[in-house]
Amino acid sequence: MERTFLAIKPDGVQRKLVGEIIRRFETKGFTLVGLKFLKVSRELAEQHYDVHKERPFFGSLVEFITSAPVVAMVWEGDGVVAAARKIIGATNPLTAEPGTIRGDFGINIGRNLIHGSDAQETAQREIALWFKDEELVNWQPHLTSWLRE
Ligand code: YYY
Ligand code: MG
Repeated sequence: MERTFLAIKPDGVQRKLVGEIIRRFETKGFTLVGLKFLKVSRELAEQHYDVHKERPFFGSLVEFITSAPVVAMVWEGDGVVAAARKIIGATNPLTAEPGTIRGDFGINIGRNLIHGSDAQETAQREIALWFKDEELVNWQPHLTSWLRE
């Protein structure tokens, strides 16, 4: 089953949007399989954003993500990687569509509330980076037959 990695960034936590953000993935029909609340180490932040290490915003991005706690999650479902990116919205909240998380709650690219894996291979890498196998729960919600044929 397809899985994706999502993290509510420090601004999402500080702005008390944790419940609102989780609700959107829950009510859509995806399944939560991993969740933790943590202060991110510099090492984890640098590994997570390794692909951006040559970009001008890398330093401030790592500073920001390590500045206060985040909520790290793994969600499961058919097509969840691409669907979560749609629910999250475009990278810049100012131009993200209304109805998306970033479009509804943000105004600045450096405060865009949530991270979501951009492809299935990225998701696998990020899940392995943030979670141990035993921290992920394999379960079948009773709702399944009411969500999919
Ligand atoms: O995947 P996504 O989070 O939508 O954007 P990325 O292009 O992967 O960039 C990661 C992260 O870096 C973005 O969420 C905000 C920050 N960032 C920035 O501060 N300034 C930019 N010009 C581009 C990205
Ligand atoms: Mg990205």
